[in-house]
Amino acid sequence: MFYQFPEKFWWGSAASGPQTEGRVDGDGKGDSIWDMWYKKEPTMFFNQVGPEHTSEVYKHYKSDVALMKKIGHNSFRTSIQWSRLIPDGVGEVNQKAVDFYNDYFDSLIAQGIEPFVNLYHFDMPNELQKIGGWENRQVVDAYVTFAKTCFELFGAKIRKWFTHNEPIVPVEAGYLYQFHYPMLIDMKKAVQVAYHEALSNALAVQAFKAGGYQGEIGIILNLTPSYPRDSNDAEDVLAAHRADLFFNRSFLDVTVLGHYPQDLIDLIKESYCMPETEPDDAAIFANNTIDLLGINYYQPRRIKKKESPITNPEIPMPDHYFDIYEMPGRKMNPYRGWEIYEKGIYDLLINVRDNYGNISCYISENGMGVENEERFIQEDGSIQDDYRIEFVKDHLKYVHQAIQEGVNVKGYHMWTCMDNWSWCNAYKNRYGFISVDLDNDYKRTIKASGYWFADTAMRNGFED
Ligand code: BGP
Repeated sequence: MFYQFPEKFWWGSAASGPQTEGRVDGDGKGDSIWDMWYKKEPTMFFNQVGPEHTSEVYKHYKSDVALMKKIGHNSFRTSIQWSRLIPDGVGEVNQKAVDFYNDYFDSLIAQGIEPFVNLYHFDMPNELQKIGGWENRQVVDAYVTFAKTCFELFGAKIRKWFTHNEPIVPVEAGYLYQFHYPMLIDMKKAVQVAYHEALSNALAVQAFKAGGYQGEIGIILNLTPSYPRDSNDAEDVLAAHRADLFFNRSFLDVTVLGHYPQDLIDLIKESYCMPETEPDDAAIFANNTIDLLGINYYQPRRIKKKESPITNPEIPMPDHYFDIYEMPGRKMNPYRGWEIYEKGIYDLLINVRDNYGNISCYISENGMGVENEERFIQEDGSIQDDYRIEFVKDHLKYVHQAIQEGVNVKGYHMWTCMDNWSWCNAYKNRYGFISVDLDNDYKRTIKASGYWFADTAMRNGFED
């Protein structure tokens, strides 16, 4: 069967500034928390590979854009690094960054690739982390100034803006489960961070509309559909609902509907973790919802009722309300340790259609990180990543079905264009359509999946 996608479907990929650009002497970039953390604790990073080079896109963006064209992109998302544009987080703008982003975006546009621009991808300027980062409401103001600066500088050429990528990640990684800086376990602070990120989204949307800029503004959320172990067991169902509240609806409701779910507020109250707020905030949320929702989908979250003992009842944690369920026979990506469940993408999209006003949306990330891909290298130097082609096809079929059923889904972006630096995992798992050889001057080579994607984009669909 041929899976035909609608006209003008967005085919492309996503990346971020901190994971791709790298730094060069004299580029004027300030430190983000990643630069600072690597200097302090390099052993936290796989093979001690840090953010200083990443994939050297800062040097190679012109030829990289030509490769994107070659693999069929009509759109591409990256992020503006706050610490590159405004090295101290507030204050002076770095002209070299302005020139770089202008030229990068112009190069994309010249190739017929629409740049989608995100403003925050886990990369707090270190100067602002010193005053607490998202814990501090002053940082919300600083972010809004940064966002306005970006609209002003690049608004004439950018038509798709995103305020945040996966805002739940700084919350869970930095303040609950210790996999990103500042590595705390503190649910009260976690809630405050989440609240301030959501507020910064609403205020940036407000500034965008007030400025009369063209195009749309949205947010990118990593949604993890929450499935109960046994859908006939009321306690499993309640536990799954609560996990959904904490990890999906904490951002989905407030950004799309303009308010928090009452049962999430009740859980936060019960945990004594209510954030500090100001009286006008509710109206700011209600009046500044997004135009466009980016959905990152990697894995489902399978849940059962709380069966394991709570080891530290005095330290509130979301998982006091549920346990993770390891479903027997689940299909896994063994490298990343994430379940592969293709139908999850469809369930998410149907939920957005039915419960979120069928808001305009797209798949902003989906992908498969694999270790030691050199195993699959061919004589011509390209990687034969058939598993990635299968992965994309199997997800796209469900996206196709969702479109048939009326979901307003406008595109599919793969994570990622070329292998890039995955935070503490550095270059362990490779995700790209294009490989990057770190030992050979960062040489780029298109993988089999890149050629497959080019063909799919050209035909606006694929045969299977
Ligand atoms: C998403 C992030 C990306 C990217 C990707 C792959 O959560 O938006 O920045 O890194 O996941 O995950 P990882 O890098 O953890 O393997």
